[in-house]
Amino acid sequence: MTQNHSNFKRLTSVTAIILAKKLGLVDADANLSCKEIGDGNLNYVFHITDTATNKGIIIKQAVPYAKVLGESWPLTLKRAAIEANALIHFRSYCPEFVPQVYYSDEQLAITVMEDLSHLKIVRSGFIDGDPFPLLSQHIGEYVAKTSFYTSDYHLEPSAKKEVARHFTNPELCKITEVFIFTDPFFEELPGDFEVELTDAAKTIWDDQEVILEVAKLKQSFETEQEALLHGDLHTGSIFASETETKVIDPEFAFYGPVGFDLGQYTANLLFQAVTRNVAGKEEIFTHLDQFWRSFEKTYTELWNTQNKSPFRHVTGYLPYLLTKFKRDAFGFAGCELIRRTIGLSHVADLNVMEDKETKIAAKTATLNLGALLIKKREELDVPAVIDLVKQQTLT
Ligand code: SR1
Ligand code: MG
Repeated sequence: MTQNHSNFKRLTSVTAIILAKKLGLVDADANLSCKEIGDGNLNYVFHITDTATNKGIIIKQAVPYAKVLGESWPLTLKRAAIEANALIHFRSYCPEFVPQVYYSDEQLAITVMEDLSHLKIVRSGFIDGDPFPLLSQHIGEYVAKTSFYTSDYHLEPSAKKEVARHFTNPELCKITEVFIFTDPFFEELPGDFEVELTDAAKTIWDDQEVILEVAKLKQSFETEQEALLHGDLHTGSIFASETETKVIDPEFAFYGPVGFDLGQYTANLLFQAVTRNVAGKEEIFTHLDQFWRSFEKTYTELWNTQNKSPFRHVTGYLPYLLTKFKRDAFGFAGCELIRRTIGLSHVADLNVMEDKETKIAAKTATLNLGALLIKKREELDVPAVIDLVKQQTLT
């Protein structure tokens, strides 16, 4: 369906400041600075600061196309409203991990929110060697709470379907379906990779077991409505410090399989693992372990105390679900590892590596690891995934 953009106008630094003043979110007489800081693929982000107090706000604006792909890939402005709505939903379940939304305007595709500039984007922090000691415990809790509270185990199934209606997000889901689940798995479809990776890529395209398993994972992404997902939970969607963690950018939010958020975060930890030396790898393995322990512990607590399903006491039901989430997550993580290596949207973790040979070795490892996670997901647990990383990177 085409959208009418007649009321849409791109913000500038000047109009962003005018809006902040009009909303009363900054002092009308203050001396304000405004910088466009968006480094994501899709939107513009303005950071407005009161130069006297250093207090600020963020104004985010979606444009009617994907910023990274240009105007040739039109993209709904509705994603701004979906993002604002998702932030509000998720914050109601875990305020400690989600920024506050002050204002949103659907026509202008604007969301005004809490300034998080005292925190660092986790992907950049990890590349700089920041340890983020509480991050993975927090993200485990965040995924457990958002996925439990938005599921049929907490909401009445009819109420859940009503919420899901507000989060049908076909255009953003299409990006995932194409970029993560389709293009990287067919030689003739668009891709982007170094010529030195051709053989490793061909190995994936020729592996019918991988292709069949990706088809199943794609089907699960398209059809399962287990919980309201963030939908793009990579380390560029998380701000953190030593003590604080905030999850941003849920414009891909939709009702889908819980394993998708778990898998995205897992894969983005693995990008770091493959790029690091032995000691650095151990730090990331600790993150992986803390993430999964925290998710399972929190989900189990919520299941035991807040579950409204008549089946909640049935022996074996919770273990069945936790096993399913993990199996799905490792499969989705495999797809993410492959698409960020040979698909159209790369990650800085790999691309900043300066030595070409080391970079190609790391990217070959992410491709092999991705294929193994996809094919062996039924039989893997966290220690087995760690062993696979060690085998693929020979440490
Ligand atoms: C065209 S958008 C490419 C990627 O950026 C977003 O953050 C999502 O990960 C998407 O797949
Ligand atoms: Mg994003």
